[in-house]
Amino acid sequence: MGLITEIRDSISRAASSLFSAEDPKRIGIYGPPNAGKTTLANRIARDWTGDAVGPESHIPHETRRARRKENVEIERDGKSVTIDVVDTPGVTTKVDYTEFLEHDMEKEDAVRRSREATEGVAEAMHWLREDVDGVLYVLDSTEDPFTQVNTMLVGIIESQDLPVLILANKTDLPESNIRRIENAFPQHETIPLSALEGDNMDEVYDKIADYFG
Ligand SMILES: Nc1nc2c(ncn2[C@@H]2O[C@H](COP(=O)(O)OP(=O)(O)O)[C@@H](O)[C@H]2O)c(=O)[nH]1
Ligand SMILES: [Mg+2]
Repeated sequence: MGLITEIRDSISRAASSLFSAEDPKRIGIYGPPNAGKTTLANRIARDWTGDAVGPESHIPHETRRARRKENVEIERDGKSVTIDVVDTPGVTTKVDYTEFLEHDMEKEDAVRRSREATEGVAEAMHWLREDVDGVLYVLDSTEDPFTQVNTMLVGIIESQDLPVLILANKTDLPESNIRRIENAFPQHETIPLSALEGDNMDEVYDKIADYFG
């Protein structure tokens, strides 16, 4: 074998072992608006890297484009999983600019925001088909989980054979009902948490390592 061939082969072996061992999993955070996706993405990013992904907001559709925090290394029992946390806009059947007007916005700004939100939803759906290795599906456990959007999205996730964890968020609120979510998606594991208060995050990280590591 010539020297050039030998060098080329050893470089390509080194490169492929580097990439196959360390390639981070891309974990998408999906769910309806206001479920607490950005709050969760920020908590994961802060717990493991020290900085946040984006702003949390009581205004629906504040996350209008997907946001990504790369190379978040989560350590569990001496093993580490590296993930890219992708915070997506909430998926809904209706993005209406009048929703934004309710939040004291000028009409022009409201129309622009609703257009961006619609594009953001399309982008998030595209990523679900092409670009994520696993899904954290976040629900507000004070709300009814039996909605068209949840059924449709979880159905798409299943049809892509993506590993998914259902996160029942906002357990700090008195109206929180975890059982209702477990009943809606009995085929998946449901983990209760409060992303805001940081309750039960240890179990969330254990399961992330289990499912996506
Ligand atoms: N009580 C409570 N509120 C939460 C929790 N997680 C998020 N929120 C609130 O719910 C609202 C929407 O949160 P955000 O993360 O922006 O939701 P997103 O639209 O899914 O990204 C904000 O006012 C958050 O402070 C939680 O665990 N408990
Ligand atoms: Mg958000």
